[in-house]
Amino acid sequence: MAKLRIIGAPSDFGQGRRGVDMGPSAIRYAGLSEKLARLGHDVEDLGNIVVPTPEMHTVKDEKLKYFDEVKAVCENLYREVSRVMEEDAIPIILGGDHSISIGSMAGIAASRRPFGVIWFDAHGDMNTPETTPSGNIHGMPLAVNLGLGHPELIHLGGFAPKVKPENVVLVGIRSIDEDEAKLIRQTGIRAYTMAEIDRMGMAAVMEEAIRIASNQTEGIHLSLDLDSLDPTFAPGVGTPVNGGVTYREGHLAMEILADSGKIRSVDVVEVNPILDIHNQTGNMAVELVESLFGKTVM
Ligand code: B3U
Ligand code: MN
Ligand code: MN
Repeated sequence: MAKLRIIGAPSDFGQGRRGVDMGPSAIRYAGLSEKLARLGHDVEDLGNIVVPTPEMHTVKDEKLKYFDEVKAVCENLYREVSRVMEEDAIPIILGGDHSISIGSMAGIAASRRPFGVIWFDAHGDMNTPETTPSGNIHGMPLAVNLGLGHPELIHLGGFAPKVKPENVVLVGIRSIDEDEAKLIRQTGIRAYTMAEIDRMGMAAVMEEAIRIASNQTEGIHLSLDLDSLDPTFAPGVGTPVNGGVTYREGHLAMEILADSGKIRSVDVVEVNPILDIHNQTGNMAVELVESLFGKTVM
């Protein structure tokens, strides 16, 4: 039995389309708390952090859109997540767009205990203000957590970097910008493309990923972007990319992570109910989290 604490971060300041701010509601509506409690866990929903209304704000810097707002949201989230970590509970952070991981990982890292990261995503999220094609901060959070990008984001929580490149793994990538690819290579993080998942199989990829993320660390943070999945199974995301992780591969990956016993924190991001079909993506998110916390057939 694990102590699980749910925190909603209903922010869509990190990307261009409205709707991901409703992600936490969609995931809750799909029964997250009840289903995790049914697995025997001690579950508490701590509600949402306060997030400003986008219609009241404007873009000031085209290379870092809604910088002030993203920073404020992440500072709030950092405080909430570090409080949960101090109680030795597992925070499950519901986005929102992926920029919220700047706050969640600052909170996770606040104890200064080393951890690894498995970042499930169609994208690299390794852009900086210099490389970004869109100015959207949700394309930058992994870089920020590694110490690349705007200094005020990098130093959120008063320290940097949040994680060492040798403990960072990207899984499921299939849409990477040109200069972003250079940064991925320079940092030396391990990045498993869909082609590698096809060749090696998801089980072998996950076993390697867990080995890398847990080498000389005390646990693993899973940052789960629902666009890692194929749009057939998760249509409700802002930037769907064909050729993604299948339903079965997704569950297998979560089951292998569950068996590892190493998960200490989770982000579930980019669920956009406006673009979804009858909450398919919200339901998928909940199913995957159930597998991550021990659901099996019998
Ligand atoms: N790499 C592009 C697109 C993108 C990143 N993350 C998502 N989309 N979801 C960018 O804007 O940085
Ligand atoms: Mn992402
Ligand atoms: Mn993505």
